[in-house]
Amino acid sequence: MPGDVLSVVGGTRVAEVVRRTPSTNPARLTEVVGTVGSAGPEVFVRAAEAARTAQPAWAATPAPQRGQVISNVGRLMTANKERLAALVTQEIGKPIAEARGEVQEIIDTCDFFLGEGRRLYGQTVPSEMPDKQLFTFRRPVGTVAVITAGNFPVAVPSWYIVPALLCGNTVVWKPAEYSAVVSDAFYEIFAHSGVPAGVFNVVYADGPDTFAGLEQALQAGLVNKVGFTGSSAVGTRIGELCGRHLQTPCLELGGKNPMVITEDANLDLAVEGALFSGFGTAGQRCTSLGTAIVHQSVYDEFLHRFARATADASMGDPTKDVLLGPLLDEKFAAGFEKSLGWIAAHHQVIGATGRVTADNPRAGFVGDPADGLYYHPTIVAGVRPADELFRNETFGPVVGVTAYAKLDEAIALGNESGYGLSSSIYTTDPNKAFRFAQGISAGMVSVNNSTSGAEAHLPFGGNGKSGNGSRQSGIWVLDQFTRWQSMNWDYSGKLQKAQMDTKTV
Ligand code: UN1
Repeated sequence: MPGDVLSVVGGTRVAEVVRRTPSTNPARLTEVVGTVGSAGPEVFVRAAEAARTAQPAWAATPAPQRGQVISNVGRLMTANKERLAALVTQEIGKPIAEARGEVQEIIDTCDFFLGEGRRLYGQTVPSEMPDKQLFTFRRPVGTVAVITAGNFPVAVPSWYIVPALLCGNTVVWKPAEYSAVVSDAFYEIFAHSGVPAGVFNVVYADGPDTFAGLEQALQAGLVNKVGFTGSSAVGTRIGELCGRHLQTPCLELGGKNPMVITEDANLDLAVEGALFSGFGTAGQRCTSLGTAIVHQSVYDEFLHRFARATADASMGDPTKDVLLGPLLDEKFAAGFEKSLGWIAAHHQVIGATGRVTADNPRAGFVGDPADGLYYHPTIVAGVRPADELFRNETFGPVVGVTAYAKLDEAIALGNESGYGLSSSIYTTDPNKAFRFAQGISAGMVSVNNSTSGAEAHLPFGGNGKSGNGSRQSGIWVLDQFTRWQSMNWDYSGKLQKAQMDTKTV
């Protein structure tokens, strides 16, 4: 069918598909944005073979030249920023201002890594023996499989793909099927930037077919590194699969990100931060606020102001200036309904405040599904550690609020869920900020700022159920996509042996 979004292997579109699925606009479910032709596992394997074949020549291309290609990508992303942002909004319902920010995140990533092409530093190290020198080199890992979610359909993929390519690796990318149209536009920009055929391959496939293809490719030794952004459940399976092949994947998983609001916090700022972290992107970031943990002396006041701000929050057409649009896709709406079911069963909705009050019990879906997947932003007051809502990621616009008496207790509550991605503290007391940062298990800490919205050149990643400690972004991601090689070079003209008595002093 003309117009299908198809996988690309070795620079060629793959016509064999196992299924065609329409990708719809979540703000208007009747509007089909495009149709994705999903491939079976054998296409994934073929893509990995193409990547393997193309890798040596790409790795032999001087790194500054690879950096030039990344510079081209950044320039074309800039030229296409409005078009790509509009597609993000159309296909996943992200408000347009955030969609522009998402494309900007790609451009920032390219800006950072184009220069790395002229660095990729190794080291010189003194030897314990005379007339001998030691060196280290960063070598590419080889072929990289990148599997990403659709909530950041282009920015998060760029965090993997840009540094992986810069370091001399080749890539097989498996985007989310429900964001295939914008993923395809993103791919085309790379294809027009001088990335050779086979260096960057794309496979559209569902979860089971991706697993099957990945397993075969790992078994055949065609994949050397896996990067995955998505749920903790799927990340655990990917980790198990990679472990069987002695590989350490780069895993960026879910979060139940806490925000502590101390007794001395600027409450206006804290409310603004909670509103954006909790309900921006309709709560569908891995860094979205999960639970606000508020000092008991300001709890009522915070809740009151947060509820008022939430009631006033703008929700609707994501092409307009709104705080939140619809959920990404029907599959997420179904997941979110489960959380709402839990709220209804455990808090009789009266415990829920914000748009949802005793007088206005509107937790849940807004209007007619044909009008889009809109859900009221919901605050649930008085969540406790045993509650499902406290422990598990909801990936939708719901924020739990709970009270604490001592900072140590707030930190313990913040660590309770077992996730450890992002966190935030609102305080005017620097001692509390540092004590919080030291005690919280999260990979990322904000002080007087949102849990979400990390800048693209700081290490990004989490601990516990949020990941395996790998970090993306900035120079730190180079350790994911290169491996250290050491060299010792002896110019003494004799066989010198390490750990033998060669010391001269
Ligand atoms: C994600 O939801 O997977 O820090 C990533 C943030 C964004 C990235 C979120 N820059 O919120």
